[in-house]
Amino acid sequence: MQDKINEIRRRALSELVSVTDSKALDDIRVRVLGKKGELMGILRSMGQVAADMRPLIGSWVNEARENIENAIADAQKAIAAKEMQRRLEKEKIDVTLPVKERSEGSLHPMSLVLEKLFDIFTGMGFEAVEGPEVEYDRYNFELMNIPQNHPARDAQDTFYVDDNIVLRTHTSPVQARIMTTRKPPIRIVSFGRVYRADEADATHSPVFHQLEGLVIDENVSMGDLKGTLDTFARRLYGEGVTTRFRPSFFPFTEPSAEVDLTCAACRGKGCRICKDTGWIEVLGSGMVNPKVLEMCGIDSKKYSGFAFGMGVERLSNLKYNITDMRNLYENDVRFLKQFRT
Ligand code: 2NM
Repeated sequence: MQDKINEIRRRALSELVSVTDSKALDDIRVRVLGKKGELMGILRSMGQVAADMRPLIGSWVNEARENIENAIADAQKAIAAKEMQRRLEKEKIDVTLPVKERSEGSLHPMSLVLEKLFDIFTGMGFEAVEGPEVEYDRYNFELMNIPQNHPARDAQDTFYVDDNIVLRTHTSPVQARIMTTRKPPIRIVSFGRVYRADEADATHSPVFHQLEGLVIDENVSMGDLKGTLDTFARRLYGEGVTTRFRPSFFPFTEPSAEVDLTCAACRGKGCRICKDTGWIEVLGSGMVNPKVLEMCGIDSKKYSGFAFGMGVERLSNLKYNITDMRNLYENDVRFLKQFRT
């Protein structure tokens, strides 16, 4: 009997020495110590043993169980340590590897410029307003002093939806809507998409963006216009950039002026971008034509106003040295990525 017990212990202990995972360990425990295991088998067979021998055999079994249980506990510790080691090796990270590039989005250059313009003009006290892109003839043309048969209405320039409705050719109809519904003082800028029936090339697109400003109050002068645009020029392109006014003509302003800004690329010295003039033409402006004020229901004897308009694509092209406007619409990611800040 003692040999049998010793043999069970010897086998269990030798197996426990080489066991490497918890599953195999569990199998050994069940086989040897379980209810139907080898040691219990010994106790079960005690019926055939002389009664005075039973306590002695019982103590051998208990001693063997204790030995085996201790060996199992040791094996368990060893396995846990090995498994931790395996995990550490599998999950180890190399902190010296180069960082993976994050694919991060960026704002479109037009958005960047529009945000900048919004900040500049709201910072000067202008309110930003919007209006419909599909517009009545009345707001787009009639109230802007562009009557029937005026050359600016030519079907070559204007997308007509029907006889009375057009895709707006400028954002002026937004100003007309404000002038017909509000009383002065008025101080607004309107941003948005406008449409002209142009063939797309490096400098033209059938859809582009305009920013127009309008100020109406008592005693508004051309000097106020000049001061506003000088401030705008400095805030967009930096100190040292100023404006130059040249006489011009628009149906909705009288007098009218085209406005040049100091070339931001050469600071006025003359370069390829400004064709050696030191100036860049970017704006149209003038004093709101009294006829426009009257048509919109504003007393032109009491009030005067100035207005200005500019193409936003041109501003962004100048600011970012973009030479072909089509870059702004094609959305080639290689182009757009360059504006990541
Ligand atoms: C320009 C140039 C000059 C302009 C005029 C008006 C309004 F509504 F007051 F009549 N809005 N915008 C204006 C004046 C626009 O764009 C080149």
